[in-house]
Amino acid sequence: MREPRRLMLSRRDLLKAGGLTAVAAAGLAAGGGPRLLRTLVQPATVLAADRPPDLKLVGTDGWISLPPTPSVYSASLGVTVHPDPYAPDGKSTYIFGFANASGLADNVQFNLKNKAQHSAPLFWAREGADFRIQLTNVGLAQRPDLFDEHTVHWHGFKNVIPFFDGEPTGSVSIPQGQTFTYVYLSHDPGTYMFHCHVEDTEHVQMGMTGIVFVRPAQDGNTALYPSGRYAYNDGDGSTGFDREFVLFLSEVFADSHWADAHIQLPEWSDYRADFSLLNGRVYPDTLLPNGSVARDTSFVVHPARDVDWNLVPPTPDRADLDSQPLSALVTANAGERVLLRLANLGFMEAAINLVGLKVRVVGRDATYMRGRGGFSTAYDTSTLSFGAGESFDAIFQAPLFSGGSGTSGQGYDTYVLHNRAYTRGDNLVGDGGGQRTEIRVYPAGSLPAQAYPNQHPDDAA
Ligand SMILES: [Cu+2]
Repeated sequence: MREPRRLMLSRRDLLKAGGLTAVAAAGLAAGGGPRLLRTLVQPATVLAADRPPDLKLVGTDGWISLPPTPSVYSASLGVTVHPDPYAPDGKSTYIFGFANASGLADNVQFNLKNKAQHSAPLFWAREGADFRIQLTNVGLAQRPDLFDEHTVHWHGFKNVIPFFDGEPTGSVSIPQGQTFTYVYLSHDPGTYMFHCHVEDTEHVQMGMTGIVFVRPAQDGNTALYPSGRYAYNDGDGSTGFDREFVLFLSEVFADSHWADAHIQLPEWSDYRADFSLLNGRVYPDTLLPNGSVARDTSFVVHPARDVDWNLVPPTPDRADLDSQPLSALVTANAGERVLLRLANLGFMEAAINLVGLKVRVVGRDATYMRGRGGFSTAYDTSTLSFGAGESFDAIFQAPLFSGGSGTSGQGYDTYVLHNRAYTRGDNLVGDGGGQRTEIRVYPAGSLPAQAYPNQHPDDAA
């Protein structure tokens, strides 16, 4: 106890003696002064600027729907942890998560308590843009005894200052009832992910995770590729695409979700991926349309909600999926180029396999595949192997239409995209329940131009 106290006193003495001024003066004399001062004042200056955030998020809790069978028994907790008997309305699983509060007044967004979605709201920024996210911690409906803070950590963002990094031991985190605005100047195009970094083993597993991507400055140049849409500033059109789909990999360890709902602690060394998810859903729910999304060019708009503040479910008969709004179905016309933006914030390695298709990996971890000498390091593969926290930008050209798959006359060819591990591609529930989706290829000219990422042919108008 004695040593720290003496240290504190000596620091106070230093300040009393004008030590800070002396340090600043020394910095100025060394030519580093203005830079030092600018670093110190930047957050306050930025926050003082009168401009609304681009995206308003709340951190809270909620419930999602996963297949009820088979049930999951936890040996360490000594109970059946899935499906959770506390779950409302045909749902199964307790989550922590984010919800999109854009367009809501600051006091109104507290109605989104218990309305978290999984995965988190998708958003994107353009290279060079000043992008701002306002995060409000509205608390946990199921656990009023917890006072957990939340943050937004933009995973892999290269130029963030610690103030906006969201890593809570080195910077600020947001207590319940409080609001904070994160500011990003996006320099590097590519696909990233974001998550809450508070007690992150728990908050990431519980669902505070999603995808964010940065569009390149080259966008709009129709001379290199007709659509004018690119993954990177390639200079030659090689990353041009007609459609883009985000596919976010996450996992549910049923013990931890049950334990958080029931005021218990899970045994983390028992970790299992009981469920492996794509965009917060499991197959065949991955094929269903989007739930509430903005019907313009951005998801970063207040999404439609009903009178109880629930999101609109993907189809009327699946009200249980209202908190899992993002479709994972990939669709294209024959001959079109499709960009897949994939990221993994599960805790396990994953090998995502495209059956009968090859993709060209043009970016990894938001880094364009080009070597120092300018040569391309892009490569073709049918299997993408991820560690946790890694991302891929991969492009394929939709093959020629071959007459529709099977005998059902659906009007499209079907290719499967799945986790190559059998136990995770279907979660051991036979024909349903895993990290799996489809790529559907239609005859040329069938689908209209894509209006927003992950657009589904059956999305509500
Ligand atoms: Cu959190």
